Amino acid sequence: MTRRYRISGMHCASCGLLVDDTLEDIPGVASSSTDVRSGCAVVAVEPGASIDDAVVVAAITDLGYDARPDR
Ligand SMILES: [Cu+2]
Repeated sequence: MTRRYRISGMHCASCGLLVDDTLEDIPGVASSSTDVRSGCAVVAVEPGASIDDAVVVAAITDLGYDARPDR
C-alpha cells in the first residue's frame, strides 16, 4: 500500500532527501520517494502496518515545508 502527499516549499534535491530520510524513520513506513519538482511524496507502507496522515504531515511540517495528503 502506498500513500501520496503533496509538499510545497521544497527547492532542491537535498530537500527531497531530507523528507525521505525523515519519513522513513516513521514506524510503519517502508520507504519514501519524494519528487521535488512535482512536490509529491509517495510513501510505501510496510505490510500489515498502518500510518497516520497526521504524523506524516507533522513530520514534514517540522522540517519547514507544507504538506497535505493527496487523495
Ligand atoms: Cu533544498
